[in-house]
Amino acid sequence: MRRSFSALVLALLAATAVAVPAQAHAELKSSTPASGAVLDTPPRQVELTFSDVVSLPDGDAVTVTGPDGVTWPVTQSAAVDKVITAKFDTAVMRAGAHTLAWKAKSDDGDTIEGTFTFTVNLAAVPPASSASSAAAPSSVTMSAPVTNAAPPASRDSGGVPLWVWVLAGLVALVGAILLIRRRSTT
Ligand SMILES: [Cu+2]
Repeated sequence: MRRSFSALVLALLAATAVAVPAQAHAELKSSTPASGAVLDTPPRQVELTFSDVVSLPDGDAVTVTGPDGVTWPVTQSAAVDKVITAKFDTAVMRAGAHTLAWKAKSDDGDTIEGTFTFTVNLAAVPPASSASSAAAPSSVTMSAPVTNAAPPASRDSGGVPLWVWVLAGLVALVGAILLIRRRSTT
């Protein structure tokens, strides 16, 4: 009696162990950019990694909507194994919070979807002309984040004004001249 009961339990456990992975949908495991990320560079590509094999859904797999409500145009999207990749034309990008909506077809045929947000820093926004966006950031665009990022205290402690050094140098020079004169007169 006892034996047949434990055999039954074992059989049930084996059945659920087989059944659970078959029923589970793929889940979003990680992404680039990550949920809640604050980005300094324009994310021209979004990568979503799922727990299981996925394929592209009907319609866009990834939709990124900016703070002004403008959706980034998708230039390319692909599903390979457990990863969905989407590339964007980020020319319309604005600084601020963005909503990323994703959609994927799970290998069991169901469509899974979700949303998360990430933030694009002001410094990451490329200048209006597309010509300079590929090149290294100009000194003008770099100067803005520096003043933003640096704590106000560093400005006081770090920089001694030039005139202080000049004055100190003059005082030392005059002192030296006076010393030499005094020596030569006595
Ligand atoms: Cu399913």
